[in-house]
Amino acid sequence: MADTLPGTDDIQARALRALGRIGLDRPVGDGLRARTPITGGKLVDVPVTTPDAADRAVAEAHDAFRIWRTTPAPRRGELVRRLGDLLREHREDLADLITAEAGKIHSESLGEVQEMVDICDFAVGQSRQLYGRTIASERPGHRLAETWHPLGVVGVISAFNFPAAVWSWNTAIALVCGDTVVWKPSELTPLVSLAASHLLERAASDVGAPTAVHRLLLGDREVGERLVDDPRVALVSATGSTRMGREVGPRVAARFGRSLLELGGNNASVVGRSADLELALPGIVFAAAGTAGQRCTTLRRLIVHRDVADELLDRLTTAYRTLPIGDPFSDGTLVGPLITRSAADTMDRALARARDDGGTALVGGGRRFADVAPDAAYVEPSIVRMPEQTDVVREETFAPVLHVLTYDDFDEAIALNNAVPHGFSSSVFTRDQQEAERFLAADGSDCGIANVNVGTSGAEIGGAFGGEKETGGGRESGSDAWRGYMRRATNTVNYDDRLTLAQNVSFL
Ligand code: UN1
Repeated sequence: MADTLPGTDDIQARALRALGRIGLDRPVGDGLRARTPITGGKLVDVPVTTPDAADRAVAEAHDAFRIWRTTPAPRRGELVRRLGDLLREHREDLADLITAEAGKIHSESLGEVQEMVDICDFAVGQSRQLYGRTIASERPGHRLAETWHPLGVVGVISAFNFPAAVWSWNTAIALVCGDTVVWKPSELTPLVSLAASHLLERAASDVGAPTAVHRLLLGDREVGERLVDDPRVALVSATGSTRMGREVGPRVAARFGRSLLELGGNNASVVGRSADLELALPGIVFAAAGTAGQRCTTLRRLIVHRDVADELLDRLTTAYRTLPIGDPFSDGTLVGPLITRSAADTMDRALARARDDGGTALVGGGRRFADVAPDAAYVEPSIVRMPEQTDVVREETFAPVLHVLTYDDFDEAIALNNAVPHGFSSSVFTRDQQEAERFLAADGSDCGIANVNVGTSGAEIGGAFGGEKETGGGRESGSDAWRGYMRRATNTVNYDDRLTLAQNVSFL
């Protein structure tokens, strides 16, 4: 691993080469600045979508929906299959752009593209499995069934930390479900968005699908608000902070639109007395320090049995001390930069509050590369031992701070896990089957994701992904999450020659 950072010029050249291979010229226009968190420098200016253009994009996607919804689902799958092929072909290019704009280490960027490929494969299979049920009717000569139909335009609002994968979970599923998509990505990652969107446009023209099945809106909040308030947008799938969800959810509901919210997490792992620490250690370090603590599934709280706390913390602090921090393009780096300097300031404030609450910082918390890259933010992931679960521990700080609490009794561990406003991801490290099952039971973890002997982050796409409470309740990706992107019609068909009323009602 190099202990220097690349120059902004090198990163810019690399990003432009990747864009070029994907088929895009250097963007012309302004309004939005693509920058790299690796140096904090400017990559290129990008044109923004005006509010009028945003309205037009929704209108076009709405028109395309009328064609797309009657295209047979397995044919719609062909578009997604082609997108998957192009993603495989441009895996490295898209990963380069993700690392350049989001600062993710290269292997995690490749992993993000792999998630995109995986969801495309999944969605292609799903395109032949949009099953409804046949239900036993109480009336003679009647058939009761349900049919799933396309819903409409899906508005996708996504965040900087998974700038491409979150779009693909929504888009691949929405497209096979017969919906069209308008995407408002984070303004921090415009180049990734242009690239992903262009690959889908290429796929559409390759298979002869209308290109307006997808539209990209680049801009800030004002553009996103267009999607939120437009009655032609049937579903708004929004990923971001709980604060954002608190605004989006009620606004979409006010017009009786649907929303799918994937918001913050304050995820915990319980480490039981019997835990295999050899296995727990890498699981914890990846979940807490990976992606520089910027996943919504990042491990933020460790709830450790008192008997193993000292040994585990010794080993954890040792591992943290040697974590390679630096250029995310460089092999061997495990922790790249935070997205902005203000994210690092937020981390500093959280650490100060934890100290005020009686916490002891065991490791980390300092800055790196401040002299060579004053506009970037490289932080040392930190572990803070807390006397109790105070306010700062119950809040989500989007940075690599791991708060550690100890417990004596397993009930107490579950109570601590659940005593936060969020309900995203959770896990238990234990070799005790009773503990594992209790953690997964109805009165165990209250999160959308509950794991055993695995960390909180890094979910596979095959499961439904999302969480409870202030995480927003939405589910995207695999399992039956596709149903959220369709409307259900219940059909009663009478093939008798008499009219029989339900519930034995007699009339006429
Ligand atoms: C996110 O941070 O918004 O489970 C998504 C994970 C990844 C997705 C994270 N598959 O950590």
